[in-house]
Amino acid sequence: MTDTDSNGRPGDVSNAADDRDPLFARIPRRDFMKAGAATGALTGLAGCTSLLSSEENATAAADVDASVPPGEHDEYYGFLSGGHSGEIRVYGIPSMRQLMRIPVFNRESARGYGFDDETRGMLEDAGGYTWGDTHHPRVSQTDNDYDGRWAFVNDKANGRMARIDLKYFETDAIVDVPNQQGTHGACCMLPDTKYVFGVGEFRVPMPNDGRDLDDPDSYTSNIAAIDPETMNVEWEVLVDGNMDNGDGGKNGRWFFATGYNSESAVTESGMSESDTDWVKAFDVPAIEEAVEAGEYEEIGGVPVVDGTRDSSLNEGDRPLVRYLDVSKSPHGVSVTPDGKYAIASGKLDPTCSVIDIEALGEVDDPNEAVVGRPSLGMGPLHTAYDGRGHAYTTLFIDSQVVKWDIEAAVEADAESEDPVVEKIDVHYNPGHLIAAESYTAEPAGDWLISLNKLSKDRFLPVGPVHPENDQLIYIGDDDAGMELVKDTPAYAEPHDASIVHKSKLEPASTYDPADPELDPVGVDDVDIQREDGRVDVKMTSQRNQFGFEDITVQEGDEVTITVTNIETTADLLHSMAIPEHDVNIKLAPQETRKVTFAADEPGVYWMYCAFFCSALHLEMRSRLLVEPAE
Ligand code: K7E
Ligand code: CUA
Repeated sequence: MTDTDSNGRPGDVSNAADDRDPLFARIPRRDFMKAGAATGALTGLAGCTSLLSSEENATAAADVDASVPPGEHDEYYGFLSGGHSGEIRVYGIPSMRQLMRIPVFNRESARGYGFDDETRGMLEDAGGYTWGDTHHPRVSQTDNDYDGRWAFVNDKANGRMARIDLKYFETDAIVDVPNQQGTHGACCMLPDTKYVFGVGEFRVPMPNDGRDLDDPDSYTSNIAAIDPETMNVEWEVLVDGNMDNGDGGKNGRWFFATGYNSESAVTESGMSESDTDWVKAFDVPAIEEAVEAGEYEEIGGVPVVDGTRDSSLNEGDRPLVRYLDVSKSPHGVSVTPDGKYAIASGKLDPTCSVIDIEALGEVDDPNEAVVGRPSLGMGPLHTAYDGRGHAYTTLFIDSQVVKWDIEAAVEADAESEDPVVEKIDVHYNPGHLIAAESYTAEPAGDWLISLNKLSKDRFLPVGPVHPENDQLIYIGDDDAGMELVKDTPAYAEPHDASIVHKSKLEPASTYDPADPELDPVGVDDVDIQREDGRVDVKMTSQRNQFGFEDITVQEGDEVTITVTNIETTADLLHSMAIPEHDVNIKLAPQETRKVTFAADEPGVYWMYCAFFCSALHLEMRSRLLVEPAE
């Protein structure tokens, strides 16, 4: 581990992916250091950052001020997915300080999420699973800019999509997407978030009810169009092959999805056999017309439109889905800020495919819309933008971020390396990357985060499970080049992120008691009602007491306690926890929560407050007295 190569990377790093993933091991490595040097000279840059030693890198980084002094706020919110932790993390950018975690598909005790009746019911109604796999947090937009209303995120594990209310930074809706397994890509239909799309990755029989178990040819995957207000699945489109990532065009017409299994195989070698796979371009208005005209089959309560290649709906001059051949097993796809191109990363091929979106509606052969195919390096996965005509693509195998010129790639020959402007080493193998406001029409062009899958020797060892490494890179100075500024250890496992300027969000500092969902308990409403084994308690909480000193119930009673935190001061949280009853609700100022539990064991149980709320916080407790049954 102490051996490092000329780039300051441990000597074993370049082969890390090869060790783990036989798929990548089959790809011959090439010397991209040379390519970097050549393009550095070509574009007249002082030098390629990837050629600097680690000390030089550190010196360069000192020029960029990413410090956020104590007491000052960050410029941006970063919403990072938490992968199979099932949550979203909120970071301040550029400090990379973790500000908050938003539980989504996971039960989370610090916020009482999944413990009160409402959030527990929401998780139960959405399938009752206890975990999820969040990958793609996307923030709603109006007119191609963040509107601060919601974030959406997928659950790849259980085929779901969740909505997070950005007023309260809380998950407020989850839909279990019918007919879809492995909901992977997630993104908004722009300019105005007409739909949230869930992209089905795992091909399964449709419906998946035990039929066609061993007939993979009949499996399908689909995209689901979800209404962001109602979270209702409006329609789905079946396709050939599978799908992976997706992104919406900026003008309400196209939606793009990559797929790595045009072979429709069920084994790794089968899925990576073909040298090309598809980007599918969905013509959304044409699909809406087909749904309107009743040209669908209803499956699982959802209108499902046939977008496979043989479908009659794909005949004529307005096919619903266009299949574009792009290089091997593409992974990420993202639309450029100006809406001109969709860029799909080759993953098992060193090139990205640049798709001319306007041409797509005009050409007979959709492949003619592929207007650029720059050779970028090994294992291109995802692409972000600075709004100055550059694209930044992660290279998983090379462990680099490559900056390249989009228009130069359109002008250059296929597989040319000339569009490459610069490469920078990241530590180590990067998955997604995200630039500030990259998914809008006007990216900020200053900060970029590379979400790296491995950290190896970057942090103190903490046992065999290492943190991931999210690295902050400054991209605001085209002359000086990219500068690595910060390492940030991350708990497994961020995939994608969205970075939103702070001016676009208006988080509430307390709950709004007028919110009809809350139904608050006022001081005059404090009450206990008993009827047929049901006990209904309404109470308040404030420094330093609950509405009752004692609550007496009978063994076997079903008890519902509704509590309002009647504090009006920001940041004065209480909670109500009851030992040995799995009861734990969080109460922010003016928040009301309800919890129902069975009082099954006679005894004394101290209800207490778990947020340290004042000098008398420890004294903030009341007794739940459960009397033995006669
Ligand atoms: Cu590349 Cu789910 Cu967008 Cu992971 S995905 S990295
Ligand atoms: Cu209320 Cu501690």
